[in-house]
Amino acid sequence: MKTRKLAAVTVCLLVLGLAASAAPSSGPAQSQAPDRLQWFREAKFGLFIHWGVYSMIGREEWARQILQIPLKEYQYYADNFNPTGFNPDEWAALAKEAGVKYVVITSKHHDGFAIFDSAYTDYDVMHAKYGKDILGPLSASMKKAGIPLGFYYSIMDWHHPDYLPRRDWEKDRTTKGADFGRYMDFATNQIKELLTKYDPAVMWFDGEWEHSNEEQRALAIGRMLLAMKPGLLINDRLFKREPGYGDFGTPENYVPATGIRNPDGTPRLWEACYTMGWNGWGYNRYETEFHSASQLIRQLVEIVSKGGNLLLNVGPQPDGRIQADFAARLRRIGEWLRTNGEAIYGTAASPFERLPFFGRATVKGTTLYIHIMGWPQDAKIVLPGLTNKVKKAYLLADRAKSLAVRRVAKDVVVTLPARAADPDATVVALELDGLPVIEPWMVGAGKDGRIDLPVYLADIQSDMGQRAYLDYFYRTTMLANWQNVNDYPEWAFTTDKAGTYEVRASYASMWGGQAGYEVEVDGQKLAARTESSPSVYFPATFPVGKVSLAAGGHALRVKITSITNNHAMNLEKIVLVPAK
Ligand code: H79
Repeated sequence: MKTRKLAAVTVCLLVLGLAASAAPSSGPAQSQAPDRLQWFREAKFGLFIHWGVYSMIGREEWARQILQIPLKEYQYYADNFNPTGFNPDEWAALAKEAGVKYVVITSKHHDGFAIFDSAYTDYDVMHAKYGKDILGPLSASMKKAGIPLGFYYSIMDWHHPDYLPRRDWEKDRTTKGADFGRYMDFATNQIKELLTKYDPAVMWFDGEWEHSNEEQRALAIGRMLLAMKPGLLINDRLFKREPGYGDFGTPENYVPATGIRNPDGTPRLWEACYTMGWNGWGYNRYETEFHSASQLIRQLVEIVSKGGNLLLNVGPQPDGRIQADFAARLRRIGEWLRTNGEAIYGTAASPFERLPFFGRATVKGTTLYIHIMGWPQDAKIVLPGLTNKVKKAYLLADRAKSLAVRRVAKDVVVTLPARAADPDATVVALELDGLPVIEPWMVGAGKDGRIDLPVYLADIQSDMGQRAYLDYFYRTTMLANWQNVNDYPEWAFTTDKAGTYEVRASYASMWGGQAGYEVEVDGQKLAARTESSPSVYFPATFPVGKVSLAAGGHALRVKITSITNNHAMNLEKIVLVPAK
């Protein structure tokens, strides 16, 4: 165990590209430029493409498993894959229009079918009806467009006779004579082949959870890849997502509430991959509801403000075309980026721990960008603890017009136009006198002793399958779309003296729905059920119970204990009122 970790750490350094600066090491690290990760760090927005023979079935990329399709029957799709509408130049043009800075496509998903010309198997696109390579022409088109292309590669392989284990429902395939080591020889050959034939910028591994790092030869493969291409980036899943391993972390369908750090505390490069819809990554002909473009733009802002990249997924149709729902969203994001891209590309995470309005910050050198999602009714924003002098402030949508800025004690107040330039996110640029220096600001009691905890001050915690997001309801911001019981808001705040507080929750309940929820602070738990509010759009305030708090720092969470009507509630805020 110990030696394994040590060995892994060595390669981890190589893969992280730290070796060049951290140790006078030999091997692949020597040829690595220290800024190997730079382009990826600056890219911020990539396009994920899940496409393969499963697209023909139209029930996402896990179709073979979900529908328990015997391999013999699945062969029909492998034989008949014929995407006559595949036009790599069109994909590249759409990627450009969307403003993505890289693309990652499934070279081989869990079903084992290679959409490239593989010398090591007949289970590839050359042996399908289409009979032509996909990744070659796609690489050429992306190269022409100047967009780095990466390859997803699934280690799990439901087709290869040497891959074990079989699916538990798969009774028609023997495991006799199967040899996982031989499978890894095959996989290694294919991975090498992808590099030599197509020269990808990123290798994005997945399907790694059925075997150990040793069995999957993670370290050897990592070393081999970097020796072949020192500039290559490798995701953390080759190393079973262990913290700090690989070039970047890969949160799947959730945003880590406060970004990701390495075990040593340094910020970690990460990329959240996200589906546009709810049910999977490959084409789903039954899915008709998707995140709105507005939500996706805000998701991009959210992720970038936390130091990550967004890898936004599309699942093209079996004929090779990208459905209008996806294309339209990508184009709208691209349109937003043409005005506001300066506040996304090449920026770093927000220097503020939190902002007292529904907005997020990014920063590039001495320019601070404030992305405002819910337009304040009083057309003002307060930037708490910003000590810098602001030389100039303006909207990226209207650079010629300066905005009034004044200092109020420790804060900077910016006066905005009456209306948002873009209701999805309007960006204010602030040119500072130097790098931003922010004094920490903590949520505390107002003059009357009340403590207001609006959702925009919370960290939204989640795991895979995050559904809840902040949304602006014309006059107020609420945590909406709260469908996943694992999503919860968490606030940090301080009290300057001990006392008892009445806890009140302001929310809009779902039509007719009664959800169970729990307010938890300093180990005290108050259980409640949602009561009827005027509508799902208008919150009302309800008593929850009492808590007693010592002086000092506190963490308060609201968790869902049951959902009766699909969504739990739209939560506006928690209020703590000193008890009489
Ligand atoms: O490639 C995409 C997914 O196919 C893959 N990773 C992303 C990038 C992935 N592998 N596993 N998972 C995601 C999570 C597993 C989900 C499952 Fe299920 C739950 C598999 C079986 C039950 C969801 C429901 C998928 C199929 C049925």
